[in-house]
Amino acid sequence: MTTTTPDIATASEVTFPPAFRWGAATAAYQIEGAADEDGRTPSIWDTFSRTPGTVRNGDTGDIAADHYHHMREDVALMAGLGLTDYRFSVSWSRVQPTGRGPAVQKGLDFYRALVDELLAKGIRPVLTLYHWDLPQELEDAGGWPQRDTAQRFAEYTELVAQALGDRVRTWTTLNEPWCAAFLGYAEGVHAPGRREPEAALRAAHHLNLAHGLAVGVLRETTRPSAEVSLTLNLAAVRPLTGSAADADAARRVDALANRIFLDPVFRGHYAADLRADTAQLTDWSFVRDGDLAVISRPVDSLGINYYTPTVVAAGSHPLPSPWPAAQDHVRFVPAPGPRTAMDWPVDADGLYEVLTRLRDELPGTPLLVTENGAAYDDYADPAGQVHDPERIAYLRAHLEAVHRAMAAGADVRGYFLWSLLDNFEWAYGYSKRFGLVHVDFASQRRTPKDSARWYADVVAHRRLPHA
Ligand code: IFM
Repeated sequence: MTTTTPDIATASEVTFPPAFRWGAATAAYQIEGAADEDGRTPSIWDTFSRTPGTVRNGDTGDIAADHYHHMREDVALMAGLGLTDYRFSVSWSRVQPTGRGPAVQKGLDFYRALVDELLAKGIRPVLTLYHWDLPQELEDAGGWPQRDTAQRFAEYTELVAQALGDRVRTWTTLNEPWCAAFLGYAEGVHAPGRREPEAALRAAHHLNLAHGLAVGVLRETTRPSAEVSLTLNLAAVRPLTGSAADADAARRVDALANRIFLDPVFRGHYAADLRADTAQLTDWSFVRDGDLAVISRPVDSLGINYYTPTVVAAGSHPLPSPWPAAQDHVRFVPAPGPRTAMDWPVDADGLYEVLTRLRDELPGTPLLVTENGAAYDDYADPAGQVHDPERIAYLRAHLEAVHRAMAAGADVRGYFLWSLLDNFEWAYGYSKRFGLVHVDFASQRRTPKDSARWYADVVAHRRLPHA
């Protein structure tokens, strides 16, 4: 990737540059199904979702959107939308079931067939190696708090890169390591459901280390033109008031949400305030000599997932919490405004804030919005139509925010909508629909929503239509 600032129209018309990448995103466990097929073994999400009381309605990803068997139909849908890119993840336990040893050929074959189908339709594959589905055997050996898991990830990366490195150009090591570490090991609302704040900090470091090791493997194994990236769900943190106490709450959350990843990856250190804030839990001795040099190996771009801002004030919040050592210092305040079906406030300015912060802090790093979208209570009407005007309004507002950030100098190279299909929304099961395409999970019938037609029009013209 070059690092020139894209040339975009700044007039009232919201037009994107010709090279702008238009995508949609998914993740393996959320869409594939085929949980026991062709040698795949359980990941932590299979185990967690099969544990009573963890996922709404007892839903699991056993069948999901059955993408494993509908792959060609789904790629045809993407082609119909005119997407330039498709962001998907590889299921680690489908290609290396125990997290060790050789690959399972049938698992690799599925992803090779997917990639070939995409390339045949002129769609660029954007491959994420880890979107939260750790092989259960590695969790049984300690999971991400265990240092060896990072080495296992490097080995798995090599298997995938050897199989697909000749045809995949854009690689993402991890998706949202914050969720993997803190929802999984501190709050316990995601797999593996542990409530161990100190272990969550170790997990965050080992995820960072896994990222750095994988960058090294990808540089050695794939083509020199490969683009290597990492996707973070950076928080747009806002203090409730201008008080020093609220500013300190925002500083703490910024450290635990953002700087715990941005600092080691882009600056080769962990911040002193992060270490001090968490000193009651750990002395950070799990960070070994040489780790930070590995973690800070250069990447070619940064992926940002954004949904809603985080408003904080001085105060406290109850445990369990995904914020280690912050429970006596931070109160989370609901942001005002309309809400999605997730009860997440709609606030596109937060995306602008994140992108312009990165413009200032990481000059020269191209940015991709690798996820953005909204769940609404969509349904197919008797005529088989799915009308979702709220999603269209959400997408318009956020694409306007991306455009504003680009006009202000943020080097944003693409926008990937979450999600292509309605899917398994983690602890919410199938109760939340994020898709551009409605999925009837009983029949597996796919119905493009009104938003799909709207997005296809945006992609075709690289411009937001007049409201
Ligand atoms: O569904 C998730 C996705 O897996 C990761 N980012 C947020 C999405 C919506 O919650």
